[in-house]
Amino acid sequence: MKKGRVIQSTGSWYLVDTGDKIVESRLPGRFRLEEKEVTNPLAVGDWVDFNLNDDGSGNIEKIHKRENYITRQATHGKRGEQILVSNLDQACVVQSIKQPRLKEGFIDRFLVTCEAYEVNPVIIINKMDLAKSGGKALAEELKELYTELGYKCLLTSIEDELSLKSVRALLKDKTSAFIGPSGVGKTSLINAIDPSYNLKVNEVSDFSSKGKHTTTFARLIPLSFGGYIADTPGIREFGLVNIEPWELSLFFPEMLEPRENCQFSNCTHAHEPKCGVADAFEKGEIAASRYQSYLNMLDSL
Ligand SMILES: Nc1nc2c(ncn2[C@@H]2O[C@H](COP(=O)(O)OP(=O)(O)O)[C@@H](O)[C@H]2O)c(=O)[nH]1
Ligand SMILES: [Mg+2]
Ligand SMILES: [Zn+2]
Repeated sequence: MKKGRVIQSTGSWYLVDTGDKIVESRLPGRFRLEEKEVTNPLAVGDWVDFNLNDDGSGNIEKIHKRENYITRQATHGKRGEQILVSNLDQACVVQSIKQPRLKEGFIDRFLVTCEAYEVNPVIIINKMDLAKSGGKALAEELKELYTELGYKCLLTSIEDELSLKSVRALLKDKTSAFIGPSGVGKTSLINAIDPSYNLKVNEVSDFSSKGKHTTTFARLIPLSFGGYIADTPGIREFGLVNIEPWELSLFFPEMLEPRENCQFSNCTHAHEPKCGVADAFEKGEIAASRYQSYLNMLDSL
């Protein structure tokens, strides 16, 4: 029996990386019956044990327990959730300062999802070379805000070698995922930090141009300087699953202390009287963009 890591999946075949070589492997049908909550029984990032067949292919015998994972809503009318990547050291939300415009709401939703799934989040704001003075000021302001909240935040551009150096340092020897809408530069950043890859830029990976569904799963790309990076298909929105309205503020670090002062233990900090979170916001101790994101998310639960 050999051990390896699933780095790519087509849904029926899996590429398993043993460190020495990459083995095309099959998953016996019995695994499909076991997992019901997710649409994919075996995910990119999973560690597996497998037997080597005479023809050089693999037969997966065991899936090791996942340390963590991130999901998205299953696409194309399927019920349930699809695991995008598992066993992550960190998940990096990628936004561009413009083209497309940065959305604070996307970042905040991502951070809540990471807190809920116990994945380390990182924020990357890319295309800084396109930013005018207003954009630069906004990016600096956001960097300060998120750093104060305890999150790592990088401002990057594929044109700026110094910023690419900081991305390499971030990813070295870790398993990370780039997550964000299409067009923000996820694939370009991977190409820029590791030129041995020549991944296709401007590729819309969720749907083919012919309108036929060709869902591509995430894939893990081994980095030449150590570690793996997952380039995920463009994600427009995160769903917030299994979070009760009164719980939401537990995933906003700056609300943890203020919420102790609420009159009601199940306060949602939206309209209740004697609310510690609303008070903290009034005093300027909670950023307006964060409180707004909170209210938007509360609304969507
Ligand atoms: N000016 C500028 N353009 C970038 C940067 N990063 C990516 N792009 C461009 O943005 C477009 C989308 O990039 P791509 O990597 O495909 O985005 P993805 O969908 O997030 O993978 C391409 O035309 C890239 O050349 C950057 O830092 N600065
Ligand atoms: Mg891409
Ligand atoms: Zn409250």
